[in-house]
Amino acid sequence: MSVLENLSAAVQKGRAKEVETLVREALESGLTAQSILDGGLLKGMGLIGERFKNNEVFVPAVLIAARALSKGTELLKSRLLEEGVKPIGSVVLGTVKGDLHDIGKNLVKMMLEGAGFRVIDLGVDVPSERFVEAVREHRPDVLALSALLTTTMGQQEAVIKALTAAGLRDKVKVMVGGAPITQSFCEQIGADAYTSDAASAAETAKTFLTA
Ligand code: B1M
Repeated sequence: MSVLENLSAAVQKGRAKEVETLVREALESGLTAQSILDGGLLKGMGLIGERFKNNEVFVPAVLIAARALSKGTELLKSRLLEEGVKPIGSVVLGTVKGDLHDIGKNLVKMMLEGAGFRVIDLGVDVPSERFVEAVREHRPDVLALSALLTTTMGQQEAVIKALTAAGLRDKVKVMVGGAPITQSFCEQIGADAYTSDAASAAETAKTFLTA
């Protein structure tokens, strides 16, 4: 197997130390940071994302793979900057006000980063005003809102209303998700997209870049 194939396999197995070793090896062999990222790290993460989507692996495996992936990207960061690699787009992400659940949000973040987005993660319990400020400041392509409670899902609508009031609604695509969210709720509150899982969220975010 090539070093990139080994790297992809190590990410899928969540072997962080092996990922570090293989990234160093790949750099020493003269491969560019971009090719190591695309052909090794992101390839592995993409494959684990697919398997997660198909219920072949579960949350812990994805989180372990994500940790291994971030070990690799840490090592590549400075080289990527030198090579002038730009993210494909940017996303502001957070769990809405009153809601402390972040496992799903973190998976969405990881899949977005795996797809090449720069993600500005506002964390959990984020009030509408904070989302609005972040959209004004970062001008992201996508605003991604997570909510896990039936008592907090209404906050997604509050964020959309706050964006509209601030004159920013047409400047950003709004994606919503989380266990109680549905397609009809998405349409009802005027969001641009709903996806049921993290891998689909990243795929859908990409479609907004060319739209
Ligand atoms: Co909470 N909790 N919890 N909880 N918790 C649920 C959600 C609940 C269904 C449990 C239950 O009663 N059966 C229930 C909600 C009921 C309801 O609203 N109908 C519940 C409750 C009631 C509560 C408290 C109110 C409990 C209490 O204190 N009485 C409390 C609320 C705290 C608060 O937020 N203010 C609470 C607290 C907690 C913990 C802190 C203990 C912990 C959270 C830890 C953390 O996140 N760091 C917790 C947990 C772990 C859960 C369960 C067990 C698991 C949630 C989870 O992480 N799932 C959950 C029960 C369950 O789901 N079985 C439950 C795994 C995760 C990968 O899935 O987040 O759905 P999920 O993300 C999915 C998709 O939804 C999607 O992608 C992911 C998969 O790929 N997705 C998006 C998520 N965001 C997306 C955004 C997108 C697209 C897709 O685009 C933007």
